[in-house]
Amino acid sequence: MFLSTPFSDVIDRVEGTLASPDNVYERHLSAMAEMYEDAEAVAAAGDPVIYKVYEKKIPELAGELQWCMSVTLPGKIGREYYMTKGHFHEVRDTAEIYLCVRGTGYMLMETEDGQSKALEMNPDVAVYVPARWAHRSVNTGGEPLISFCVYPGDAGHDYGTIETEGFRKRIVEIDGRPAIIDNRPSS
Ligand code: PAN
Ligand code: ZN
Repeated sequence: MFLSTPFSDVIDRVEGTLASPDNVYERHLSAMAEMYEDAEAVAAAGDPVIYKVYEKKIPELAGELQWCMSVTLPGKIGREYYMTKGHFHEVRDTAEIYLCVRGTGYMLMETEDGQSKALEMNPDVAVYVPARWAHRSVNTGGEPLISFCVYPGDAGHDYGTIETEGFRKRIVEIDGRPAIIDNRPSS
């Protein structure tokens, strides 16, 4: 049974907004402070907005598709670039497509069994995030990193694993360029 009626909306590729979002949220540094490697830099940064999401409200059913705009702002905490919290999907066997429309960065991905992958994001690059891969957008450029995201209606978000374990890799600036480094194990 299909519960949605047909609709359309308009994407602003410059701002990353939808013309008629049903839900908008901003994630501040304070909501993800422990995810950055440099606690002193976190303390010195105040509480900037790191990213924003503009969502449509779609039934959380397997046959539906969620869609949203994800806007990661430019900046760094210490040497580490602004990034999203990142998550697995609650329903693990659900994939996602990101279509980058503005900015420069990476989609950082990893599996629970230890595989890692970082794919570059630039305008018109579409990234396929397979089922069972956690994913995080990292903005390594000087303008907002904006993507249009589509994923199964029932996927849900599991932030817990990333909140406690972190990603195995970090993307930081070294010698003026992005570098993908191993995350230090917490002692
Ligand atoms: C995206 C993300 C969005 C924000 O819509 O939810 O980029 O990132 P976090 O959810 O990690 O805070 C998506 O991947 N949805 O499944
Ligand atoms: Zn996702």
